[in-house]
Amino acid sequence: MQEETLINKEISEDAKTEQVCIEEEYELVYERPYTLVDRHMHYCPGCAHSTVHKLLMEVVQELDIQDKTVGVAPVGCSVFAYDYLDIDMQEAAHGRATAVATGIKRILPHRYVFTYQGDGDLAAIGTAETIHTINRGENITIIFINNAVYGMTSGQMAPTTLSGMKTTTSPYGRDTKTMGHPLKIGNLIAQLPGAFYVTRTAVNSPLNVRKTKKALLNAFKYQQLDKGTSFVEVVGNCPSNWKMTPLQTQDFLTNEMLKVYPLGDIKLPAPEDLVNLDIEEGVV
Ligand SMILES: Cc1ncc(C[n+]2csc(CCOP(=O)(O)OP(=O)(O)O)c2C)c(N)n1
Ligand code: SF4
Ligand SMILES: [Mg+2]
Repeated sequence: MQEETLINKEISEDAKTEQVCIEEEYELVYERPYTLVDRHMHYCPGCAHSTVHKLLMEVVQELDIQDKTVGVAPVGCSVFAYDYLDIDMQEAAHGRATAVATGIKRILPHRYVFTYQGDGDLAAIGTAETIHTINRGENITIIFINNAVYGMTSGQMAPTTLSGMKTTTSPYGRDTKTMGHPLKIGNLIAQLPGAFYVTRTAVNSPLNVRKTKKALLNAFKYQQLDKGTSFVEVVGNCPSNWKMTPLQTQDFLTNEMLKVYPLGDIKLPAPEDLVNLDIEEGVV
């Protein structure tokens, strides 16, 4: 009995030594942002939504604006964003997010207000709200996840669906003659005087993940200037409805999606508007 206790003691001393080694050898390089609720997300494996949620909440944490931020969730796969983002959230009817965000920002002008919307939500049913909100130059940030399909409702064609792309409502591929062309909503709204910052990013590589985070940081900081609307398009993926593995979607995204939706800034603020604002350099 005495011998057993002695062995246990030795093991526990060893474990302690090992623990000290681990603490000394490794540096903590990543932690879940405290602004992201610690729970399982319902997104399919490999879906861009979860990565963008994480980046968004890292931005809110780094800017220290958790109690000053209000998000508007869409209808679409990210309809439950309010379950994951630990900030004030409001749900909007399909397509109406930017109209709801307009009301919130006007009543609470010192809050950081953003919408988070898919392509069906923002570029189909919500086209009018999107254009008019940006044309008014509402001082909000719009985050647009373009995955080229209506993900939540099982992969119908969206305005952003690529030419020739098969979806449940274009089973032979999108025929642009009868179904229209892929809508480059980022380029369209960049023409509006109320658009202050328009950029297109992706989260398909570590480099692009970092660029997306910088774009989101800038888009939030620009609300301090009250000069217009910031719009961050993230070219996403939808493994389930593209009927591909997550890895296959990365190839499709790189080889097909980015040809039609090239990454980069579409409209940048004038340098004189950014005097005294500490912005993130090297976004694209
Ligand atoms: C007024 C209204 N019309 C249609 C629907 C059905 N609906 C729910 S989600 C959705 C499309 C979602 O696609 P998207 O916005 O691209 O988001 P994703 O799921 O791809 O992220 C549609 C048409 C609805 N909920 N409400
Ligand atoms: S259906 Fe598509 S967009 Fe929706 S969670 Fe799954 S992969 Fe993501
Ligand atoms: Mg979509």
